[in-house]
Amino acid sequence: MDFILYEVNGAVGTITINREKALNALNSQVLDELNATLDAVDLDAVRCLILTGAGAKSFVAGADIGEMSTLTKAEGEAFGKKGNDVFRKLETFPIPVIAAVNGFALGGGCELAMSCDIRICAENAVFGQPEVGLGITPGFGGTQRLARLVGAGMAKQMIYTARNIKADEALRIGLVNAVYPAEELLAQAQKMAGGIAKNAPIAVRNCKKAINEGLDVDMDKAIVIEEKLFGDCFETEDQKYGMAFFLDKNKEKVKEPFQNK
Ligand code: DAK
Repeated sequence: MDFILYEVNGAVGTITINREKALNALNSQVLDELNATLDAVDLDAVRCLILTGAGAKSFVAGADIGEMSTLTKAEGEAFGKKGNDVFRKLETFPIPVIAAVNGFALGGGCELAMSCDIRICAENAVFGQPEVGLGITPGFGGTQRLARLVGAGMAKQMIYTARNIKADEALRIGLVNAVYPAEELLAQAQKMAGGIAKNAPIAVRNCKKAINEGLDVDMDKAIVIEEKLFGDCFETEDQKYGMAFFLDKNKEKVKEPFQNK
């Protein structure tokens, strides 16, 4: 791998896009390597992922404008498919993914962060969809995910004006869940991921599926999806243990880690 670092710390995996010279811009190779990294995550051992960018300046400054500038229509379509496939893989990845946004998250970078389950950012983070200034529309799901996250009115304003917003505004409109001093960002991401990793993995996965799939359908269908995934947790070792532990009156007992079974 030239442009992706992957490190596992306990039950938390951290993927770092490592193309600092180009502010971690996404070219085809970065997208291929990110795809391969996700395929290689050991889902028996890892229960939460963190996605971040290398260096202090940028999460991802967008799709690689140099590479895109010479694409034919067919190549543009293939590049778009490559990006959309990997972003969708991330969005539907069985375990939660936290984007730790450490600087610029522009265009494809903002879209990448929005494909993650949760976004937290550093005080220097900048978000935006500058595509219309380049003569294109957001192409990695930006028109869809931004509207779902912050509402159609705010998404339209950001996309039509191509104006970047800073961390405090991203927090105010709900694009990120929390803002931290840059030097604390990864530790905070690790802390949140560690907290998620301690909970029953099958239940956490089913929550992700229920929220994602439920948001795509009407409420009657969504409730059926939830019922199915709720029922699916029963008879698992973790459900039996989690409930038995609660009911056990011996307060001296220490809770064992969940088994993912
Ligand atoms: N692509 C390629 N290189 C980039 C880049 C990018 N997006 N962003 C930065 N770089 C490179 C710069 O060219 C520069 O390289 P050198 O000149 O050193 O070789 C290096 O990173 C440092 O950048 P700057 O010198 O510009 O640094 P500054 O601090 O002055 O400015 C900046 C930082 C982030 C404000 C600025 O670099 C900038 O505005 N970057 C471009 C941001 C942007 O417009 N991003 C959106 C790209 S459009 C599609 C699907 C999706 C997409 C497209 C198609 N299909 C479905 C087909 C997505 C599109 C986008 O993401």
